[in-house]
Amino acid sequence: MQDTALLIVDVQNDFCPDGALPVPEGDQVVPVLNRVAQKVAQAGGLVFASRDWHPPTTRHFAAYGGKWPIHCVQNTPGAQFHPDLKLPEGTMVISKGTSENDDGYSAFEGRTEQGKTLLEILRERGIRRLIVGGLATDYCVRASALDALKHGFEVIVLTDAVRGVDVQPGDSERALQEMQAAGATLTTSDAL
Ligand code: VGL
Ligand code: ZN
Repeated sequence: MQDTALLIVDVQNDFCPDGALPVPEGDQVVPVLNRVAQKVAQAGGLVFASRDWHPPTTRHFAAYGGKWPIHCVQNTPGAQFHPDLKLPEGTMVISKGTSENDDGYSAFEGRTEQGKTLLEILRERGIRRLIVGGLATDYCVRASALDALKHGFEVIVLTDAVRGVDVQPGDSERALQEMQAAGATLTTSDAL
């Protein structure tokens, strides 16, 4: 597992039921990702947790010309990770969507508190394989997985650890097929 990392995408309150941009069943990824994160960490793999981390006014929000209700505003309760999400010690948090001018869907657009990009850390650590789960299948999971493939990583998407927004019915299913067509492996967490 030294060459493998887990990327937990945006498991934040606003994307869970009762949140500002609820993903249906979004909270159901939590126990699955807790198990996978523990397994990966125990085997010596790195764990990353990305978070949508928007300024209060951004063109990402419908109020300012974008597509979405206001969600995951920096330092608000809605932007916190789900309270039951158990991130192993040493988990690296990647904040994304921090600009007022872009959506920031991909974790590869984000940075750690120290200002490093996900790509820099993956390369420094010699990671070759990325396991991906989280929210939402049809936006940030999709964008992050496709970017990882573009950068030459092996990508495994955990179908039982993702849920989608489905603005249009079938968006999540199409996103999974797109990731697979681009080279990702789709599997369930028990097959890891
Ligand atoms: C996301 C919509 C808006 C995501 C973020 O995390 O998938 N979706 N902002
Ligand atoms: Zn967002």
